[in-house]
Amino acid sequence: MLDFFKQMSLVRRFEEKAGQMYGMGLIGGFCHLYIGQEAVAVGLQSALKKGDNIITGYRAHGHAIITGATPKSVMAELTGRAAGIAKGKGGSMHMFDPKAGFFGGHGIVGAQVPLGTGLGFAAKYKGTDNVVLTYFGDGAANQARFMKPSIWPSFGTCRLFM
Ligand SMILES: Cc1ncc(C[n+]2csc(CCOP(=O)(O)OP(=O)(O)O)c2C)c(N)n1
Repeated sequence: MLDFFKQMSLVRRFEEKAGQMYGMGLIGGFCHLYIGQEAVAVGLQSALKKGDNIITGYRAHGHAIITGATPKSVMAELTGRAAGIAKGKGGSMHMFDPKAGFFGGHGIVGAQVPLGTGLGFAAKYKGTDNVVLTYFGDGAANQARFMKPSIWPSFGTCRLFM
């Protein structure tokens, strides 16, 4: 429990600093903070095993840190540096580290839903029991990518949790 608390505090402190730097004009583009959602990333990540993947929308800093990125590499990404988790080319919304099981970071609201489903099918076709967590907000739940009922039957053993 103490470790969970440390991870949550790390994300909170990081985001407070990122918000401060954004206000000072040191971070270009958008900057979507993960403040208030720390327990979601920490709790769910703690239930995953090797080979499980996650994917999310643009509110991605916390997930990057919790899947193993150093705060330094996330801050480097925010400030557009080559040492960033996405080589400084993604910025706040497009953190990306597939080796750590983290498939972004997506600026298009709801884009992560079909992509996450595809990752789930990949795990299924490979015959693994790995799972994929697709995170999205209530805004994304109103997108056709999520809503279209005709694709639901083909989900098979892919289960959808909200
Ligand atoms: C396809 C698409 N439509 C609209 C937008 C503009 N947009 C940016 S954030 C946002 C709201 C998303 O809300 P939610 O998914 O609940 O995420 P939250 O910011 O609340 O975490 C919208 C509509 C977008 N980025 N992509």
